[in-house]
Amino acid sequence: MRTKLLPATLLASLAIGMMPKACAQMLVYNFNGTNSSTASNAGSLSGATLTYHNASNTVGNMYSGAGTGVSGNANDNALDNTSASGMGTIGNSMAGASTTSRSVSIGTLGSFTIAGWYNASTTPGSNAKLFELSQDSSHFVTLYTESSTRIALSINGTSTNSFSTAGYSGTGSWIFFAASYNGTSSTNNLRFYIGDANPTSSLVLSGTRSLASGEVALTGAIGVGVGNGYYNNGAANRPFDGLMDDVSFYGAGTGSAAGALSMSQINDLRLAAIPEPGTAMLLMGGLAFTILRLRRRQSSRAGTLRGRAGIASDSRCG
Ligand SMILES: [Ca+2]
Ligand SMILES: [Ca+2]
Repeated sequence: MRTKLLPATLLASLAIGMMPKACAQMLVYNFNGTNSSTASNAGSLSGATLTYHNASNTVGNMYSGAGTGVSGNANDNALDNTSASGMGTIGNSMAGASTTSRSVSIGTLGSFTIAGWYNASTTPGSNAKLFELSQDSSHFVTLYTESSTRIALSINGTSTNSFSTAGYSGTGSWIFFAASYNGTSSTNNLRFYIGDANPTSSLVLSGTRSLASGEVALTGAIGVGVGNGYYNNGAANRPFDGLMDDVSFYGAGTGSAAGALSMSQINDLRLAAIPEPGTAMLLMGGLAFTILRLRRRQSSRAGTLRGRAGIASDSRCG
């Protein structure tokens, strides 16, 4: 059989076109500041420092205090958005952490993952925004608590929700949430997850959905919001009423599905935020501890965790 040879220049351009842009840990907010109105981004994107506005629309301290973060460790704080008078359209205030302008460059995303934790003061729902990237009214990504038992993802106004899962409705305890989206596919390309802060419990897949929004063009200047929408777009009036912590965003460029993290990668994010079993558990339940260590060792084969703050190296999201 003879194979037609393509000109070398065409081959070279095809190779460049097919080369997947690596997955990057673009945004990571650990919310471990103290008595400050800002939170810096530990991810790769610049210009993504968040500033806190409370329910009175006044810049102020965003932190809940030492030991109130997901891990319960003394130096672990959280974003305190409890000044919101209620969830989403009920709260209807601008309480939330946001960039003060559209100051972030992202580009076109082939795929992405949003992950984080919330600890609700009031029952979630009423379209309270957990996370938002905003370019303009037709270019945005929003993850929100659609009802008391569902979260949902909107891309440019087209939304799809998770399965109805009772765990999302909890108040007063830490709930892990994540959504992974693969824009290089149009079917079964959006997955929602829920978990808790118990290291021995499993991450739960709360829906495999189809959202045919394609790759996400965020090629202009982008505003970021956590616990509400982007502050300056006039629609940042759907606060999440409660605490939030360890919110992260992973993305990969055009043609790449690597930004849609796998279930085990997402579970690694969950485990990285919560405490190791204590000495008491080691003494009282040595077997369980050993099993847990083995599980963690296995799951970390996908890549190496960098520290205990939910920060992962870029290579592990590919
Ligand atoms: Ca924290
Ligand atoms: Ca409140």
